Amino acid sequence: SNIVFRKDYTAPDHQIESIDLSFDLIPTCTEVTSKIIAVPQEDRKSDDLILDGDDLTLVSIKIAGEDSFPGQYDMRPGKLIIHNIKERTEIEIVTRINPRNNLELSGLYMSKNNYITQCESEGFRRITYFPDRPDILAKYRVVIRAPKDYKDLLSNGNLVEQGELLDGRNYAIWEDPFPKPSYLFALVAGNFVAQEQKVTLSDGREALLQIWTEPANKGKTEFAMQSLVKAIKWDEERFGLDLDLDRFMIVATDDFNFGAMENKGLNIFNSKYVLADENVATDQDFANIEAVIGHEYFHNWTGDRVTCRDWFQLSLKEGLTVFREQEFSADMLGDESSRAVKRIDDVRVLRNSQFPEDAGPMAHPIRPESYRSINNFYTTTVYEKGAEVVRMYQTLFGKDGFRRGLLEYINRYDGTAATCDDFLNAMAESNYEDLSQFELWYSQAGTPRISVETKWDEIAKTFTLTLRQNNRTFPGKPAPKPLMIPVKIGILDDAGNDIPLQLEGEDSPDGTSRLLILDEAVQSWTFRNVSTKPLLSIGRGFSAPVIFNTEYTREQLAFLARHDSDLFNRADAFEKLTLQMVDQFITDLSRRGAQNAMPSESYLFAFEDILNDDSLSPAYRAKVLEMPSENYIAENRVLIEPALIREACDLIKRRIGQRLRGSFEDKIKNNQTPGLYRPDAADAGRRALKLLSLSYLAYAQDAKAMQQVRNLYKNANNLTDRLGAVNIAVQASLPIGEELLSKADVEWKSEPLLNNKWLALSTQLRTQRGKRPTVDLIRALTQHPKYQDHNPNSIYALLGTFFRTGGPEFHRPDGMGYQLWVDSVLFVDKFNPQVAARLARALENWRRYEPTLSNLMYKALKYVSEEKNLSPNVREIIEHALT
Ligand code: B3K
Ligand code: ZN
Repeated sequence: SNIVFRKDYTAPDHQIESIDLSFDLIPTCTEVTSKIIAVPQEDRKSDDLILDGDDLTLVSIKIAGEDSFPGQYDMRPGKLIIHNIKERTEIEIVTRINPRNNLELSGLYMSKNNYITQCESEGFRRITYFPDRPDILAKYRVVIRAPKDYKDLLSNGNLVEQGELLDGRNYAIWEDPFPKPSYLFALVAGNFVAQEQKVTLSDGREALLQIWTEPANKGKTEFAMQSLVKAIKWDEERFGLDLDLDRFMIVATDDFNFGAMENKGLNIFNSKYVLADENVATDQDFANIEAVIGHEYFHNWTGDRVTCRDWFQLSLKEGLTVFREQEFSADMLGDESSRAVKRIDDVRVLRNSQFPEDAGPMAHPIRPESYRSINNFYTTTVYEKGAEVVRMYQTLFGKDGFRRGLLEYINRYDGTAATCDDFLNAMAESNYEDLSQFELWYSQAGTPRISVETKWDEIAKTFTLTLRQNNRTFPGKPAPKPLMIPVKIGILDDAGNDIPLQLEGEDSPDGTSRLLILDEAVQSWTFRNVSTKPLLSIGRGFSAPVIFNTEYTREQLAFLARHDSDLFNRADAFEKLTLQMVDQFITDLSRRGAQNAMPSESYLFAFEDILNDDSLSPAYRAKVLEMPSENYIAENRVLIEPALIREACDLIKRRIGQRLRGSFEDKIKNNQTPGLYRPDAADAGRRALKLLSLSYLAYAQDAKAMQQVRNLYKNANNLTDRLGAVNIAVQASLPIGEELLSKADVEWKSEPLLNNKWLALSTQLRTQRGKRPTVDLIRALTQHPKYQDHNPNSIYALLGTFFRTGGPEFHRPDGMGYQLWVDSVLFVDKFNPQVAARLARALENWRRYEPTLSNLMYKALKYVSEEKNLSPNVREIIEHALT
């Protein structure tokens, strides 16, 4: 397979006006008839109509109503080329496909006995021959015929007709009023139950909402439905964007490659982002469901009504829609401190997974320049960094300016396929701003690093801030240029209050937070009337996706952690303080053993101060005081030593648990959530603070805490607590860890969502001296009845989690972890390359590990690269990792 370059884009020579599809559904031999109207474009370069096809059996072609003859078309690998299309022509193509054998889960496949489609990015070509590119928008009419035990036959748009055929089979006919690219096509057939609700839209129209699930899952869709209603209202209020359909459907399936898919009017979801009740979903799952339901719904405007010209523009719809989703979730939380929790969470995802991507071999701009397999580019860079770039427009122009720009963009491009430049121009022009430099965010990869220098002149009472930006250089690429970076700052006085800010040249102070625009390599700002010793708070609210290299002392960080009026920066200061301490522990541990290492008194003081500060919400305190993940710590170190990181973290948690016992006990007592389970932010926050406290005490091997963990598992009325208890027990290596895991094995039965939670929990078991290595357990679990070896959720829960978070249990000096990785990647690649490629990414940052490990990782990568039949997906990942 070839590499595709953004610069090679050319507009299509033919458009497709409409497509009539008809399906005769049979598991191993489904017949698909596609009648398209092809329309040659004025400025075309060729009369050849180029159709894509993958894994199809061609039965017949008719051109303009006549059977075709040799010479009228040609077959090339992956293509069907029909010659001489010089005028509007009807072409009818019959193909056969095998949904039962489709384990790639791309195109039309089966989930148990239900038929499901997934077409983004290039799945439609696995259904029929078609120009499978997003800049071809056609009107769809779909006929589905299926055996009579298939009751529910769904596709995009409006149901025109349904009934029974003469032979007893069922049929349904659907018409989508909106032209769409092929990647938004969907078909579902099976037996479901639907939860239904009617909503009145802002213009008075009524729309029918349906959530379809397997009958056993009836009763788990209430929360998803509420989330959908909220999302519809939010988009009306915040952006004036209404649902444009009479019917909006969501279908849940257990077999799905990723989270969910925004097919026009017929969203298809991984069941873990739809189904919830207190026994199968945690607080985090509930929050995720609200977010993903929102995300897919918001795509209706940003993705479906305005789509992408080509796949290089993916961030146009994904970055924008992630941003919309983040704003939606934050608005649902309401109060300041909950919003800060959401922001901290989103930034953690970015720093945990996007920063390493941007610093590693897979680094790419949010608008990539080339790819081999587009499926490898549904990355945290395109999604999460993309969302940060969109957020910066709002930071620059304010909420109103952003809304104006977004609506201008939608007005200009409604019903068409657009580019990132189109979006930028709509934003720039509707806010009368020149954004030509801002454009670099789309073309430069790497996380900018900004060094920060401050100078206070006590006599002149001036405070000077100098920022210097440093961007990653890539061999063979032009030298990076300075980006346009919005930097929100504040200055604290020695009592911790914000100083009114007055720049040189200003007559009077204006506000206590300021947005500075850094758009040169080096820039300085001088503030006046700074009469007490100032302390800078920089990048408030994470105003840009950059790293600030600040040189705060411990005391300054502790001061910011206590006083910064910006809740995001408070958390950030505390996190920096913790990271510094972890570094210190790692050094101490590697030099003289563990006995003496102890967190500083000032750290413990700052910790306890936040823990007991009732003016902060429990959710916020839990978020701030949670130890950074081992991966995050790793990301902040020059050389990654997983065993040392683990040892340091465990020891720190033990020490904190020992020292702050009383405060933790108090938090456990005062954050109970008696009565009916409610997944709202307030209760979820209390549970989080309680579990956090219990966890620190468990690390201290506190006898009472162990009993509490056991009781919590037994008496909890919700999964958050139950799962939290097992998690604490295994992570803190409590003696009851294995016992709770096997209890859960028995008690959480016959429920795929719980099976996957249990598999993921098992990966957290710590390998103890003289006991069976966790890696052996994981390998054994691939034969466990809870593990479905072709199901993506199973694979991610067990192998994905282990490779990503396994720490020293995965990164073993005997290479057993990497052996499991090799075997898994090769096994999965045989049937599902998209999922295999995601697993494959676990080793890409091998160069950063201690030499013993990185040598083994290199060998593992090399071994996989020598496999001849590797999919292009996995090959692309491995080759990037090795170059
Ligand atoms: N657009 C889909 C993702 C498709 C992934 C294809 N490999 C879901 C989403 O981002 O909303
Ligand atoms: Zn999306």
